[in-house]
Amino acid sequence: MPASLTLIDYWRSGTSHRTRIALHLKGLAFEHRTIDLRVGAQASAEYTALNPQALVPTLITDGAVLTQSPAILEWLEEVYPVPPLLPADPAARAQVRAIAAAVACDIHPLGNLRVLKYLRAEMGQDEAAATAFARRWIELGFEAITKLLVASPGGPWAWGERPTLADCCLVPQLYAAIDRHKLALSPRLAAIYAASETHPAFIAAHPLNQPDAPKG
Ligand SMILES: N[C@@H](CCC(=O)N[C@@H](CS)C(=O)NCC(=O)O)C(=O)O
Repeated sequence: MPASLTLIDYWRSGTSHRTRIALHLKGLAFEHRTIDLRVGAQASAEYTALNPQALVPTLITDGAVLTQSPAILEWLEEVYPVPPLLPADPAARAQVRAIAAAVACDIHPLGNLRVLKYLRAEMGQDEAAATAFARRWIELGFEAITKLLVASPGGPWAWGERPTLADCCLVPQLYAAIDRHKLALSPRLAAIYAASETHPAFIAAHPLNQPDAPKG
């Protein structure tokens, strides 16, 4: 079992947020290093030596540098299986992973900083168009996820009474939708977000509770 964990992240990044949630749900202590995406620190030679994609997060363990938050979440689940972030039944596991992937593969990438920057700088789109683009994929994705959740055993979490990988990915995207885009959530998604607001691991992982978040 690794003796040390160092997370490199940015307070407002959704992929960092989902990784922090999983670390806290597993009750793991970790060293925290932050880099400022607003000033392009992700492109520094020092950081890209660790994460060649110039994206956060990166998790450093004894002997390995892990990138890509879905891979990091799966690694955490394999190495620290208790408490589990996946249900026991294989079909349910696939359904939970599908909800996580609907966020991680189909919503989040289209609203990422570099994508929106490209729309503005290279495709000549103004701020309103770039924002509408990001919102479009959040709204479409949430509509589909709300339908996927009909197969769930119920709340308060995406898949029953305990948080899973689905919630690790969903809650940061819900936060971005509320905070940045002022979007209204379906009752089921709003209930998941409400559950996260009183759970210690989700509170500890919240963007505004990070050392690099703006104060006051
Ligand atoms: N698939 C990657 C995506 C990582 C990612 O897009 N991170 C964003 C922050 S949420 C980032 O570093 N953006 C920097 C940029 O766009 O330059 C993962 O899940 O780790």
